[in-house]
Amino acid sequence: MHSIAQLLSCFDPVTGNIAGVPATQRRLEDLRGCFADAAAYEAALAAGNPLLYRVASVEPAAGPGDLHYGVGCLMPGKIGAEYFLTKGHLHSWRQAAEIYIGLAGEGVMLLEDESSGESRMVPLRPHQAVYVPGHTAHRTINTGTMPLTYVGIYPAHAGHDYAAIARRNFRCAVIEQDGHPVMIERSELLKTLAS
Ligand code: PAN
Ligand code: ZN
Repeated sequence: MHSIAQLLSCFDPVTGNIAGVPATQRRLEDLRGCFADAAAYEAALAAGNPLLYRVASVEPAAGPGDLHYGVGCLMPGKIGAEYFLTKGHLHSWRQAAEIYIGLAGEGVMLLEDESSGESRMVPLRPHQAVYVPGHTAHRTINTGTMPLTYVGIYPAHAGHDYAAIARRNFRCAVIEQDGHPVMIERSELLKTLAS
């Protein structure tokens, strides 16, 4: 039988910290190439290297039926018009789906079907669950003014494949327009920035 420490985790819904679980930290320098506005990115990096997000992961066992989960905390902010975001990934085991549950703050999930490239922007808020199907690249975006915290639950065998996203990024970006989050084609955003 598992110990109580393996069965129960206590997390803070505002900070995203899980008692006794170290968190992976991602700073602005770790997200090179993710934001469309390269000049705004370099300026923000020169001004400091802020923490963008932390993820504490609970990965008790890795058998075929096991589940893992992580609690994420993504800071509010923007690079140019683009909101702070996670790196984003596909699961190495492509069939693996995931369930995200919002805990605090206001954000969206950017979902992109790997084969068609079809993109969806789905709200991520407290008391809402977002189903991320298999074969779907997913990125979390903070569109609010306070830290966005959430839980993500996925098969233990899912694995994280960052390489495809690092190569080509997501097809769409989420930017602030007239005070609201709007999803646009990244190529359109790059054209606007170049003009
Ligand atoms: C999440 C993510 C978390 C951080 O736990 O790992 O939101 O995002 P990146 O992994 O893209 O940096 C998850 O989707 N796990 O599968
Ligand atoms: Zn995932």
